[in-house]
Formats: sequence, C-alpha cells, structure tokens
Amino acid sequence: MNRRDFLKTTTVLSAAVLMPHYLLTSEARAANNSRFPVALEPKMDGDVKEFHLFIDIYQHEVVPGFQFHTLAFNNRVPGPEFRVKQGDKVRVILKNKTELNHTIHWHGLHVPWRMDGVPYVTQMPVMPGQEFVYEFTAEPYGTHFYHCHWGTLLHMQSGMFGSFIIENDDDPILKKFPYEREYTLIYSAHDSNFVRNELNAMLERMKERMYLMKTGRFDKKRFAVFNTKEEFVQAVEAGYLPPYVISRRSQADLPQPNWFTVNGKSYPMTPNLYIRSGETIRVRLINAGQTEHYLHLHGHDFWLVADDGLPIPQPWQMNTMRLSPGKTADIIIEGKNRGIWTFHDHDTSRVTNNGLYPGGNLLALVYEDLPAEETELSMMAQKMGLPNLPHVALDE
Ligand SMILES: [Cu+2]
Repeated sequence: MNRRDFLKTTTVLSAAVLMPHYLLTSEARAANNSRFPVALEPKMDGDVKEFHLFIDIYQHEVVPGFQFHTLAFNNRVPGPEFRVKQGDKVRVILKNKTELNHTIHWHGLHVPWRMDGVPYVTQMPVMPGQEFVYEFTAEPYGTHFYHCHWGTLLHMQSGMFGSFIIENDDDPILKKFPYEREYTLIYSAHDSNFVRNELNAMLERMKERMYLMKTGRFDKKRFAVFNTKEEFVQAVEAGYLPPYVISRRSQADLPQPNWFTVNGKSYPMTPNLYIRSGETIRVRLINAGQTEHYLHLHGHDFWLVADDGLPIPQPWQMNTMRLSPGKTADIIIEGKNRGIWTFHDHDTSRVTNNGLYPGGNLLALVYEDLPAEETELSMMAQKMGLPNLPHVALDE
C-alpha cells in the first residue's frame, strides 16, 4: 500500500468512527463492549476468593498505528477488574514475570498494613521471577483501584493499574438512583518517550545488577543500596555521593504526558457510554494517571454520588467535575436529552494524541434510541447551504 492509499484508508476509517450514525450500529456497540475492563474470575478455596495476577511486558495498542511497550497485569491495560462483595475474603497470587521489581498497592482499600504494597516499608519488593500472596478482606464498599507501587513514576504510566470494585447487596446508590447499566472508566496519562527510555534503562540496570550479584562483584554504593541508615550515613561521611548529588533531572525531563487514555485507549478508540431515554446509568471514574482532569458532559447535569468510593449522603448535580490523580468518583447520568453528547476533559491539551487535536480522553454519551435519520449530517449541511458534505483528508 502506498502512502496515498494508506492515507485514504485511514481517512475513511477515522471518518467512519467519527460519524454519528456509525455509533448507533450493532458493529459499533459490539466494538464498544470490548473497551471496558474485563472482570477477573476467582477460584473458590473454601470461603476465600482466589485470584491470579501476573506482570509481564506487553505491547499495547492505544490507537491504530500507535503501540508501546507496557508493564501490564495479565497482558491488559488497564489490568483486569476485581469485582467482589464487601466482606469477601480475597487472596491474590501475584507472579512477577519481568526483570524488574514490583508490588501492588490496593488504593482505597482497608487492608492489613503488611498487605499495603509499599516496598521496604510493608513488604520486600516482588523481585524477578518471584511470587507474592496478598490476603485481605474486601473493605470498604465502593469504587477503588490497584496499582504497582515500585518505581511508581514509571510503572503506573506504563500500564500497571486496574479497577477494584467492592459491591454491597444493600447498595445505597442503587436504592436512590435505580440504574440498569454501569460503566468503569479509568483515566491515565503517558509520556511515551519517558516510558520507552526509562524502561530500557531500567532493564539494562537490572540485567547488570543481576550479573554483578551472580559474579560477586555487586557494589552497593554504585546501585545506592544500603541495609541500614547508619551504613548510608557512614558511606556519605567517607565521601560517597548519592545519585541525586551527581545528577539532577530538570522539570523538563520529568514525564510530559503526550497520550491521554480512558481504559487504555485514546480517541477515536475510547469507550463510549450508551444510554436510552429514561434510563439511568452509573459511571465509575478512576484517575490512575498523574494529571488532573476537568470532565465535562454536554447537554446534561449529572449527579455526583460517591467520592473516593464513599457514598455522598446528599448527592448534588454538576456538569464539570475535577478528578485529581488518585481520586475515584461515581456519577449518575439520567437519560433526559436524546442525542449524541461528548464527555471530555475541558483542559483540551488532554484531548490530543501526541499533541494533535482531537484525541485523548474524548468520548461520547450515545442514546441508543436516537433515530438514525436524526444523525444525518447532510441535513445540517443543507441547513448551512452546503450542497455536499465537505471531505477532509489527513494530509490537506
Ligand atoms: Cu511495577
């Protein structure tokens, strides 16, 4: 395929994805179903729900034509969704198949402190080839998530995050707003250059370290590894320079995210929220990335019903909400205004793909009962006095 043919094909493809009538097709809806986290099935061991997770390097596609190497749980970005009942006994057997260290932090859960996943504080890091077993009781009710807590700056934006939903048979939100469908949306931000460079550098360092350890030539100082604070202080007094003295990273060298994903995908591959007139849906929003989001829904006010998983006693309405890094929020959308409406970050720098608009965390609330003829753009074109729809090619 030559360049012109390629451009023609991709233009048609992206135009088809963008066209409102396409969103109502069964094909679009089927494709959409695969854009939400997949629930991880437990195996029962007595009264314990046992889950298996592994970490491996995985090539993940964000949009057609852009893939990057990630560190992923069970070869998925985001990782699989945990869905358990409040009070369930949970066991997670984690297998590390990479050449890097990892842990899992259960964000928002009240686990025993030794299960909290902070390396060298609550546990030793899970080293290459090792297994670690997390055990806890699922508390409290609500929308939470999990993520790697080793080298968090790199590992989280590399794909190591997933949703953790704790249900309750006596759900106060379901009682107040009887909903039929619910959706999980996990937001993240990635600097693809930073991920590539750091991942390569870390793998190199790790290989070197393993080799030196095996051959008995491992120099603790060179790798900034000390067993005690005293050992570190003595080394400094003897002239050792810690890495942060020798080299510094400027603000510009810190990650500058250029890809903004929802459930691991950027627009136009982002998941859409389907609804019917008169229907109520619940949306669980999780910010597993490092940037804030100011999420705005067109044509509706939604109810904020839970903050960090905790039900809000008196829900209130809004149409733009701030979702800080690490936060979860549950919102209720009532199907009261038939149409196709965008739901996106109002800081439009995050509605881009590698700096190009539109992209990023742009998605749509789509009414399934919208008559197809109402989606015809030609109707609007005629209203604007245009004889035909304008054609825009990617290279024009
Ligand atoms: Cu990790």
